[in-house]
Amino acid sequence: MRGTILSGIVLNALLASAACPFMQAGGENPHEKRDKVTGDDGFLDQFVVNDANTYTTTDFGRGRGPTLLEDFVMRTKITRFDHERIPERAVHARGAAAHGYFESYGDWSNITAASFLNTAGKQTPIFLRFSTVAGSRGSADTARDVHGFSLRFYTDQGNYDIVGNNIPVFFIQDAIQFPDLIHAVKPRPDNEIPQAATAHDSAWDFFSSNPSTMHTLMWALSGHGIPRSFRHIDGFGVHTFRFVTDEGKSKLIKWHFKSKQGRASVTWPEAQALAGKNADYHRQDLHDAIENGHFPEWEVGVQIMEESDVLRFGYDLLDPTKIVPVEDVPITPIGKFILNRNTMNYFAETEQSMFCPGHIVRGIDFSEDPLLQGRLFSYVDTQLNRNMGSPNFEQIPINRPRVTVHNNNRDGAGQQMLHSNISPYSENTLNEGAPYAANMTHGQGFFTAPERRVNGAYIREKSPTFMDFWSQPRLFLNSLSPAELQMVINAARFELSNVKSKNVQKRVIAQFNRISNELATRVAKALGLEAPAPETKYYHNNKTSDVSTFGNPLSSIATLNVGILASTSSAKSVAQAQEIAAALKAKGANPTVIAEHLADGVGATYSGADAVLFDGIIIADDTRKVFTSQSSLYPVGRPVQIVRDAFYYGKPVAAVGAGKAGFSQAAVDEKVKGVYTADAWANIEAEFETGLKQFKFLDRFPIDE
Ligand code: HDE
Repeated sequence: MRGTILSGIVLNALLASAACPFMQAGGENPHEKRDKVTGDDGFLDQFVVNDANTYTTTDFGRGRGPTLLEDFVMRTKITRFDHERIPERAVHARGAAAHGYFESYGDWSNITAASFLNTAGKQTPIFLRFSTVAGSRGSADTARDVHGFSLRFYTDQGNYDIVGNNIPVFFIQDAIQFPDLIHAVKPRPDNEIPQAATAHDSAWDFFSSNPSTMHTLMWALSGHGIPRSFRHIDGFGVHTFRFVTDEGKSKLIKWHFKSKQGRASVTWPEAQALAGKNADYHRQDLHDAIENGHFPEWEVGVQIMEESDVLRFGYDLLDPTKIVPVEDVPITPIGKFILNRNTMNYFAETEQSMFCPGHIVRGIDFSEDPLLQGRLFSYVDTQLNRNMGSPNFEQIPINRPRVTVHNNNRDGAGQQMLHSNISPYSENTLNEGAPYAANMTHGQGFFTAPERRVNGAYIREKSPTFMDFWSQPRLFLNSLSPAELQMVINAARFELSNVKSKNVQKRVIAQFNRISNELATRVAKALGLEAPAPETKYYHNNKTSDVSTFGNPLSSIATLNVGILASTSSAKSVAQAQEIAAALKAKGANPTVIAEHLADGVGATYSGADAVLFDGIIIADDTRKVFTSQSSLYPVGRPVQIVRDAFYYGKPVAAVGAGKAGFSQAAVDEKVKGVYTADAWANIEAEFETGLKQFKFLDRFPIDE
């Protein structure tokens, strides 16, 4: 169908030359009296529009005449296009998600009435969205950040959302501070710089002014802030929640989701390089792993505590800046989940997924954690904004529960349901009282723990039990290896050297000093600041276990990316690289042969390849040429650079036969751990695989004197 366009230029010319047929010749113009707003102080007069004696313009002023709007195909298409975007998430805008299922290990009805936990082997569909917090929707995956872990269970009693993170604690203790935290962390209001980063003044101004941030910061500055992939992170519910049984007995719990792939992180220089080499690194990894049948898996566990334990351990279980060390309460595994299906449509599923911590099911209850209480309001509110004001976001396919919904809520923009009940009110008699009120005894209704009581003075004040900000960050640092501690220190040095205000830098050092004099002193040194005197009253030597992201071997080499350097100038090198690739592929790894140009069996070129894109590098035999001469096919020195970078990023590197030329050109010391050489691949194959599982060789990173 074609529209008829009436030329605006012709029309304008006509209008300009002719006298207006509607112009009144003298006499009173009835529109004139509307030039002023009666009874106003004059302010509104500037907005009054009087159309008398005017010609049509566009919304933006002078127009060139109308275009006929009867081309409805064009109009519909353009209108649809104009409305394609919805507001991105105010936080956690950048993310990726997948579908899967949860499987309960047993019948847990002794601790919770939640139906998805009431039978061994019972499966429940899930949707899990991973994210970073600060960056906008198009930001790079590898920005240093806390990572979102939003898990939805589509249970047979409705949706249960655990909107958690990969770090078990949070920055603040009271919801009213959330807008302040985010304003401080997000880019500057004047120039919107920097994107997806906290290495700036306002973020550290806020952190140093609010010591509740210190614990989460220590985790974010460690490997937890820069994971290797979404599949290699753990998840936490963060807040303390409640389990409630059918009989109404409750316990306090904390959720733990432990990656069965293992935890692994990249180094900061890698994360920075990856942001440029592949900004979609994490979403691609998740998508490819699932597409290739390597379904990531997590074990689901809970720490179970009695109601009376709230203050038992020397910290407040309602304080979201505290972990419950596993030495205080072990984790009870109760099930596992698997991600086995990619989304079909990113917008419809991932972008429109609208999680709410208030989505709970029977058998689960909240706690009085003030941060959690604020979240119960914020998420519904934010979803209303993202769904253009309509509460029917719950009816979008990805958000719909897998059970039918019965209540007296009606209408609203985009209503999808045809409610047949013409008595949508309670109590009613005309619909025989239905839908009936569900409660503890009838209809398996929602209930909160019946014994829950709250009391207190009506004041805005933090609990005195929330005032220890420094002992758990210290617990975390005490529990890291020297190499990991060095990474935290280096990360703090990087962040703070980008802070311009000396005053803010000093305030941060003062906070760090309450955690550890060593931390404060070593960071201060890089900033050219004086080392502070120890504040020993804050210090202790306690440790906890299982908080490292390095040094826990991965469960297998499956899905790991291995680059095999070859040269198209030598058929021997390409043939050997292909053989090595076939052997690695058979074990589920993801090998790529790299050479000067694409060819049979060569999957990438030196111009496109980079060490950050691989978890380990192997140099095939007979590749001397690419290390000792230049080529116009790739940037100068790229093959040597790949070897050198892989080494300094702590990756396993191997060379076969004359491939050792790569090591000598890149000044790689062959005697260092994780560096393998042999005349035949078979002689180092097993060692290299162990190296891949070990993932990072931390002794290659220098440690402060
Ligand atoms: Fe969120 N948070 N948050 N948050 N959060 C949002 O909701 C908020 C907090 C978390 O994958 C928003 O749907 C407040 C803690 C994740 O779609 C918003 C407070 C934890 C996601 C919001 C917190 C989280 C969000 C923005 C302090 C870990 C991504 C878009 C009271 C336990 C959800 C949206 C997804 C998203 C508010 C604190 C995790 C604005 C007010 C603590 C994983 O509603």
